[in-house]
Amino acid sequence: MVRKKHPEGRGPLVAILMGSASDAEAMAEATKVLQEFGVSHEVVVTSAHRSPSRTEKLVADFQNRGTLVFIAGAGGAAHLAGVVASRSLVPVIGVPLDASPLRGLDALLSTAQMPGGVAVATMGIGKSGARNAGVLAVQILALRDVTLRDKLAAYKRSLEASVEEADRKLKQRG
Ligand code: RP5
Repeated sequence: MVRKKHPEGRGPLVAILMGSASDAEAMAEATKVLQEFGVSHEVVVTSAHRSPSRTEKLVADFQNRGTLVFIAGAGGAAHLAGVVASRSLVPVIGVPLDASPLRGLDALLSTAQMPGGVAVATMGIGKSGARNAGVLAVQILALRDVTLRDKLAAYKRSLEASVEEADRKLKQRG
């Protein structure tokens, strides 16, 4: 890839792509995490099947602008993450969504079962998968960012505290 000198200005660290506007509610979980951690991001609707040229161009443009992680969510025959990965040098995190009578199992297999040589880090189905995509993106970025690593450590402590709090409340109820 020829790396252009940020022709459209500095891009977001994370690009969140989704196959349809109908995916927005679930994918908002990824956005929330990036907002919590103060990580720059952009959200775009683009489809592997309905707008393949646009998808290809977006992936090239984001990389040229310096984007370091893609998150791609789609349902049904979910090929978005795989198509993004086919054109990406940066990590791609796939989020399978529940958008068909098969309740996301179709999307899970479509996203995870990539041919050898083209990697997609596939999360679980739906909102928790989208949330984890946000967390994994932060963890990837934190490899070279001490401030983010400190925030991650605080996040882990808050998870632990929430479990202890739940346990305490349960015991209070008797
Ligand atoms: C997929 O088909 C999209 O990612 C979405 O999850 C699903 C349904 O899309 P719509 O018909 O609601 O636009 O490509």
